[in-house]
Amino acid sequence: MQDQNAAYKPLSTATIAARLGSVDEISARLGIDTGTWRAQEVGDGNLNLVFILSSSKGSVIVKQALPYVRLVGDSWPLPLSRAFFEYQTLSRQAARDPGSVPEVYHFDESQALLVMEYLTPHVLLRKKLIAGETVSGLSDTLGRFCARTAFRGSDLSMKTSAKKADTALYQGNDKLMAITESLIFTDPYFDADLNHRTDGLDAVVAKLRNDVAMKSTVQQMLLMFTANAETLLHGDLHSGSIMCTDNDTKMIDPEFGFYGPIGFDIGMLIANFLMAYFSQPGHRAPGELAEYQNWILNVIQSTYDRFETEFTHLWTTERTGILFPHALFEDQGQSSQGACLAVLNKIRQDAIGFCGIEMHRRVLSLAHNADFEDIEDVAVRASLEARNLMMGRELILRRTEIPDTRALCDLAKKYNEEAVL
Ligand code: SR1
Ligand code: MG
Repeated sequence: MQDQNAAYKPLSTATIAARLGSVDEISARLGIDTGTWRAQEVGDGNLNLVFILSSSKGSVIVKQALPYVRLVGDSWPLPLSRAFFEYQTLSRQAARDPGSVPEVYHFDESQALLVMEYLTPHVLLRKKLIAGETVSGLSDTLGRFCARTAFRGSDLSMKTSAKKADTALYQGNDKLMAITESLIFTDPYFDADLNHRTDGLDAVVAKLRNDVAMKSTVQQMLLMFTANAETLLHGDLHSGSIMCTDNDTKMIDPEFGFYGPIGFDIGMLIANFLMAYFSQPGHRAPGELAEYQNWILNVIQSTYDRFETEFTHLWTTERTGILFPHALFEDQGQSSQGACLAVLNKIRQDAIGFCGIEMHRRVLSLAHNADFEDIEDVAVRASLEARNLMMGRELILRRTEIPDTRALCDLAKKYNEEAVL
């Protein structure tokens, strides 16, 4: 991994063809005549430049890290090395769950850029959830991805030396972890400089900030985030990091990849489905609301079911690491299924806690989501965000008491009926 590089230069639509014309992996797809290449900058995320580079022969995605946070500007520097970690994480995800991520054609470390498969006609899952569209196979793909990447990147599967070397490597992604540590776990609960929120939420925010037990639990979860290097995670698995067609789903953007608690990715994912759920009255006519909200809750349940089924399958068929070795169970004629259930119980409790925290930060911290932000009527938005905030609090406080995602979805239905404001 290189440090910030003096030769680095951001691309632009005017320079990209000339600068990347000698990259064989691109010309193999677009042709060698760079005069026919067309570029469009489409990055609408918080951090990077993203170009669609096309010719009559094909298209590729070129993603380049900027040396600062795009959302904020150059007052917030951010290392280019995040492109290296994105590349590394995509490679591991492709190996652990083949077909789940875009193919990477080329990586240039000094320019912090990746050239990847152009996913088309995919759109961000968040856009589909706002538009009220369904995706077949969504929960199977998501649950399987979370289970396979979690299991195969952990001490349940990996050789201990490889796991420790990789954990050490990923400590270099510290600035991205620092963003999560502050933006997600800390800033929502005090007046951090970059926070912003919808008018009308002051009473709910005061309730959260006066809840010392809840804040202590959030900090316990931050301790897990910083200290429990259980597996390699995507690190930012929200509905803007997932691209879908009507029947295909791919995960993108793992630049926040880090070794942390297994429940983190799936907890963040559920949070983003819950925020999609709570925001629906701001996007749907009453006649179509219930059916679509129920679809979202079904996706949560079946994603989690798929996660547990796949994890259990891998536990049975691929448990080759240092944890829960066969020597202690099966080789002595004893079942390890009870141990597997205990591990899954702990993952679920962690996931529910991380879920509640993500529900808070997307409303109170710097980086909000379009599910709520696109609701123009401020009073409507505030009332929906308030339900989401109060449910997030209950998830954090009662994460060990909620037995399954059915109970979690029942809780969502209860808050969906409540006039919190
Ligand atoms: C300053 S970065 C803000 C957020 O954008 C990314 O997508 C992550 O979610 C991060 O927390
Ligand atoms: Mg991202």
